[in-house]
Amino acid sequence: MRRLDYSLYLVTDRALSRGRTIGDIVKAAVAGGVTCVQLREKEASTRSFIAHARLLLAQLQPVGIPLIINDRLDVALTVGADGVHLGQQDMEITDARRLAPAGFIIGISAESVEDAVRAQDRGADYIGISPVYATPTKKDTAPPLGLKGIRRIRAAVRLPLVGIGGIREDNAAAVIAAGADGVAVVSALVAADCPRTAAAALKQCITLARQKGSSD
Ligand code: TZP
Ligand code: MG
Repeated sequence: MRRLDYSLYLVTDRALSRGRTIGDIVKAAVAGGVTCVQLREKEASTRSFIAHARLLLAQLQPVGIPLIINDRLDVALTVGADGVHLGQQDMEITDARRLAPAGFIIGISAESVEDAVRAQDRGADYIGISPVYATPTKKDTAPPLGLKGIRRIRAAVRLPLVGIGGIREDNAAAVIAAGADGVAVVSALVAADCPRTAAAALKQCITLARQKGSSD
């Protein structure tokens, strides 16, 4: 199983980008320490989703940062992205796995311990714990799982865990301390005045929380 560095995982959102291009935000955030990028396009047509994905892949491949596509396996396979991220209502992992090449990453959003265990049993590569905290960025979330939810999922599965939802500089360390391998953020980077500085600050919190965890 291919294992990515999920420590600081940027999820894009065009509507929150304050007029800046996704490419510019990603470039700055990667310079600040982002380790993985997910292209999330809720409004785009299939054709423009593919065009955006191709552009982003061309930007990320030379710098060795993986690109994951939200929801759409067809888009991910078409452009040759590193993986896809699927929600509980999206394609089943086992179906996606049948269509995907070897080494392709499949991430699953888990809204409960049961979701996480099922995702692991069916061959997911990582789990997004969704949401950790309440967030205005996504309207249709399950109730927040909180740090307690992260601890319970950590105890139940061995897959890499990425917390998402309401994570910022002031709570990222707690998410790592509770057992997540990384944090996924939208607004804390995409809507930041300076995505590079914001990424560097988040990365610092994550690195320190990791070091503390391994010395405890
Ligand atoms: N999935 C669960 S919460 C969420 C997604 C895409 C949005 C997280 O956005 P933010 O701005 O980091 O709270
Ligand atoms: Mg989805």
